[in-house]
Amino acid sequence: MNSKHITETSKFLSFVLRHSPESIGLELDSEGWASIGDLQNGARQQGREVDSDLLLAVVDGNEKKRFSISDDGLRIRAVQGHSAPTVNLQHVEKKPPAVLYHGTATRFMKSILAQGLLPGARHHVHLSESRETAESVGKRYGSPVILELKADAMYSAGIKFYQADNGVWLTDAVPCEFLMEPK
Ligand code: HQG
Repeated sequence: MNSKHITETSKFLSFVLRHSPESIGLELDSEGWASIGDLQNGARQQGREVDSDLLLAVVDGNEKKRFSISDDGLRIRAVQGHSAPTVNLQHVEKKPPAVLYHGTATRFMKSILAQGLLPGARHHVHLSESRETAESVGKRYGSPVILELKADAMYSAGIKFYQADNGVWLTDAVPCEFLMEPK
């Protein structure tokens, strides 16, 4: 089991546990949980062996803590980032810090300044407490822009925030008026 194998399995898990469980005949409940046995069987049918050691290496070794395993050890889920329509994860509502960051790419800015931040295919807009995290998120799509959000003003206006188990902040959308000009 090398790091390349772990990364590749992590990408596979992100795909099936967030976006396309049906691609391996898997069902997610509304909280995003899948049976580990069913996941292993579905993967095996595609010639992919995901044994328990590999699964644990992916879950524990993941730098972003993307996945969690249930207390009874029988189920697994992605903690955020879903687009699968059957999932409606009930994240805990929480008061955000005064400022949150969102990393995006320069080419999206015109549309963002016109429409605010929208969740796209995922269920939420993803935000972070650190500028550095936002920068690495933005870099995935090209030349990055880091947006500062007036999270305290949004919260005072009644907009809800949630924090996933891995610390990622989530909200439904960010209207333009709460976006601060990139510095
Ligand atoms: C952009 C990764 C045009 C938005 C990361 C983003 C994150 C708009 C893209 C997590 C827009 C959606 C999520 C608008 C937003 N017009 N573009 N009005 N509003 N956008 O991948 O936040 O590695 O769904 O800026 O680390 O980039 O997968 O969201 O560029 O935490 O665990 O539309 O995914 O985590 O892209 O990334 P995404 P994201 P993982």
